Amino acid sequence: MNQSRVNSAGCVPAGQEGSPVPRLLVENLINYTGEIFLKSFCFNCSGCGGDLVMQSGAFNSPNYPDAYPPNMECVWTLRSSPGNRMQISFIMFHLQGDSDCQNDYLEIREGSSAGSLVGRFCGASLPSNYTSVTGSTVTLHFKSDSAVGGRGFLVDWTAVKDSGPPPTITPGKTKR
Ligand SMILES: [Ca+2]
Repeated sequence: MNQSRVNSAGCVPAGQEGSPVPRLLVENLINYTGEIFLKSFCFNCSGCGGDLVMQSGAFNSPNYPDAYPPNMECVWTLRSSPGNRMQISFIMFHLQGDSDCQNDYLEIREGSSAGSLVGRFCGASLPSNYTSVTGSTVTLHFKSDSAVGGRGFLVDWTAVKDSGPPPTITPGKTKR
């Protein structure tokens, strides 16, 4: 990482090259829908945004699990290979909440940071899991204003094979 670009909050201004990739502290194997993925977990990452080209991983808001700093802007771009879709899960989510998420928010977009907006989230409710519709790249954009913070968020993602529409689950029936 290029230290000269990193400010006191351990962050790099969004959109610049050299954004730090979160440190990978723990790696283990998990069984996920019958396939083995190398799953990387990231804890206490101080990074603010980055271009994450991996099949799976996790990232968190700056300073997590402590409160995120004010006046942050971080953009994470999650990229996988063509033919995959990105599946995003929220493990923890706590931002300042207001009705329009004007103060602090996390936005999800399909594709690059100029892609179509999936949703803007704030407050203490865990956003629903999301699977990309149009491709193998998803961008998450976090912004905090000058006052009132929260504990931040922890996001986990996995690339899944694009095999057509998602499976439907019929309640009360178990597929064997
Ligand atoms: Ca705020």
